[in-house]
Amino acid sequence: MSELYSLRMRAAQGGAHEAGGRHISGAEAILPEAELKSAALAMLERALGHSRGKADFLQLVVECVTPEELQTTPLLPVYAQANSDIEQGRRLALKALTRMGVAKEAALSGLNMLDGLSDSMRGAMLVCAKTGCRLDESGARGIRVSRIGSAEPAAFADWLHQHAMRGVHVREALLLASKVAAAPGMVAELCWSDDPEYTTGYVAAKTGYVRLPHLKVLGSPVGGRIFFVRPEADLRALRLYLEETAVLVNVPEATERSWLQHEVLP
Ligand code: PML
Ligand code: MG
Repeated sequence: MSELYSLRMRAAQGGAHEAGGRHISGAEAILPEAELKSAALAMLERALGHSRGKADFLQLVVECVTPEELQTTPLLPVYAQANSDIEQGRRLALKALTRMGVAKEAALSGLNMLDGLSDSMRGAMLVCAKTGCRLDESGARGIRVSRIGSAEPAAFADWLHQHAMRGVHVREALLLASKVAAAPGMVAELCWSDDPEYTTGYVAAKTGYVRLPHLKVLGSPVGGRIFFVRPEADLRALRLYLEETAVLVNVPEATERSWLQHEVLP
């Protein structure tokens, strides 16, 4: 395998995030040197023309990833769950989270935390899957999942195309959720986008990634991620894995390619 690089972008308005700037956009990739320039340019363009607003702080970080530090994980099975409005979408999200092992009170607390944000965070909140209490101490920054890529980008693009999943949101979210689901102490994830035009969100765990087309109001710039974790989880190890460990996601074998299923939560 040729040398791989982690490419990370973050953009904010009103200064850097750590100086109080408002989060505009972020992106992650792991890719060979030959693809670095075009990927960096695409991230730059994305940050500068973002629907959340005009960025005045933009950072691109490129780091070499050694083969020894690289881990792999399988792409999660994907389920498409239809829903007609946000109320139904959130009810189904609650149901999915409880099936995935999150206590009902904790799932409700997580839904309320995401719904109650006044603006988006750069990263995710860690919430106890039993009590619903926030566990991380990262405040408005949250835990940013970094260093994620696809092990076979062409096969992954092909897989997405076969399953009619288009666009950067679902592509990146699937990779991220696959890394997150494999984290030590992780129970489940809840997410809806902070991009005003994107209303599809998801609930994910090792058992699968459940897409819900209406999880937030069209036009809302408020979204984010909640990671529900076991009460006894080692938060330091979890944070290290999420932020620092480089993970490549494997696409399913050709024979498994039709595993997308519908209507999983009747
Ligand atoms: C984001 O914008 O960061 C979240 C994207 C969620 C994608 C959900 C999907 O389409 O499956
Ligand atoms: Mg966004």
